[in-house]
Amino acid sequence: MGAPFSKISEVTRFLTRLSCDRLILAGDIVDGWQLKLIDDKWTVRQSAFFSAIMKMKEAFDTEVVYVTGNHDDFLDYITPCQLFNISFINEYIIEEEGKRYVVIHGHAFDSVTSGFRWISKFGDVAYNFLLKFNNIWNKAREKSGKEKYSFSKAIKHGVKKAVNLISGFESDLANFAHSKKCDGIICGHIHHPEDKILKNGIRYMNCGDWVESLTGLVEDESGEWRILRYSDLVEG
Ligand SMILES: [Mn+2]
Repeated sequence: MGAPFSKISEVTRFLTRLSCDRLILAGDIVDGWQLKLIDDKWTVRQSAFFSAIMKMKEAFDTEVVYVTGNHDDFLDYITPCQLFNISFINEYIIEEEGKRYVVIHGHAFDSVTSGFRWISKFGDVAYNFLLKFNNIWNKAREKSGKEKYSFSKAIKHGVKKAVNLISGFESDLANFAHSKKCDGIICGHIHHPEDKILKNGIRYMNCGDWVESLTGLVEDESGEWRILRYSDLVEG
């Protein structure tokens, strides 16, 4: 919320199609940096997102956990706490079906965002600029009957790959999960949905984002985890 290219209507629709015992929001839900930068107004769509969560709580008695990220780090002043019957926390442990998973946003293991916050902020401005440029570019491509191109996705994938190489993001996360005696780690932050096994047999799951990938992670009754796409649930 607050980021100019977030797919807020899509995530709201996604949530209204789901029923779950527990909903974990893995950080960067409210973009405090963008809200500060562009002085965005609280819109009807943003209210609809929160009311979808509240309806879920009422209808299914869903437990809601909000794990803070780097864009909503203004919440770090108050975490851990309970507000509106939602737990705000930096790190959350899931224990289900004999498995332990630690949920964090992941920014603490990204040396670019945790070590050099101003570089990251610059990256954020650049990212939004690229998305804007990509929209204009695609309008022109559409007119000439060409397929849409995700410029920012290509660049971001490249940049994040570099970040991975430099900081060993995933391997640090695996070490962290291991130190927490967990079987796996669940995070977000790098905008790339993933489900794979890392060293020490640690399962690494990334929920992706609601800017481009439009994905979430779901655990079914038997404890099986998978990536669920907006297109699977809403259009499929
Ligand atoms: Mn983040």
